[in-house]
Amino acid sequence: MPNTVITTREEPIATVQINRPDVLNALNEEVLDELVKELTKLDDDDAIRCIVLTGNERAFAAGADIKETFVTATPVSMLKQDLTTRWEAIRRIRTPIVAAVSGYALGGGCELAMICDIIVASETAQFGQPEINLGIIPGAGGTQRLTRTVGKYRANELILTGRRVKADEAKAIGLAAQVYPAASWLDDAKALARTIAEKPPVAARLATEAVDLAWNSTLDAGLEFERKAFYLLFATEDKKEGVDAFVNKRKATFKGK
Ligand code: DAK
Repeated sequence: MPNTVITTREEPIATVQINRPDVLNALNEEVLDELVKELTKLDDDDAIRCIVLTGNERAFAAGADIKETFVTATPVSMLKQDLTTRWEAIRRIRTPIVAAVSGYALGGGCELAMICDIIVASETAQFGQPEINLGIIPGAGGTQRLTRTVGKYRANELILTGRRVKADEAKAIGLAAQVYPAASWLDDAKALARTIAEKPPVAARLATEAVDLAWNSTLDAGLEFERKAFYLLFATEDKKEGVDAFVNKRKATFKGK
């Protein structure tokens, strides 16, 4: 059996690829387990400073595996499985994650991309929350994260119709940060990851944590966290290095300390 998740290290970045091409990278338990395992391992590895999460040209992920997961599921079976644990574990990864989306990012696939810190899209990307067509609603954060990203009225339009959004529209509504050519999307996403990997990693982690708080807390609590994180960074060697490099007109080299 081929691995359902393939990790490629190109220090200081790593690429984690969902690999179930026959079912458009539908997310089953095995994929989610593997994703948690691989991402956690990379998050613990100081040599890796940015992660690219991706699928293949045809699909980032077409959502939960409908055939494996939803045909026999009952409320009780889903409650017992504690489905959110793996998604929460992915959300808690602090190494910046770039979701590189080509093809379909639907349902749980779109929700997985939205857990990441940055979404970039190939020209071929299509995002959507089509759960309504199955008689259900998004269940891994779609109603919340999509709404916080694109606003109530557009979120409702997308969630109630199941309409798919192409790359340019995804960028226009703030879902995708960049749209890359179909011929180079993954290389372009890796180049972005390398740029991020050159930055001071402790500052990068605290920055994404602070940005996440803008979603999850009040303005006051977010500002408080930001202020403390800002002060904390003055204790790092990387802050000394960054400021010294600026003053002495040289390129900074950050150590993550
Ligand atoms: N699950 C299982 N198999 C899938 C799949 C999926 N989501 N999407 C595609 N496939 C399979 C197809 O069945 C087909 O398999 P074979 O028939 O060849 O065996 C193969 O992939 C190729 O698909 P198509 O032949 O359909 O390809 P097309 O290009 O014609 O269409 C499509 C592509 C993406 C438009 C279409 O496949 C499609 O509509 N797929 C379903 C998309 C969808 O509805 N996704 C949302 C699923 S619900 C939660 C966590 C997660 C979730 C909920 C809760 N908790 C933590 C509580 C997530 C929910 C969802 O994602």
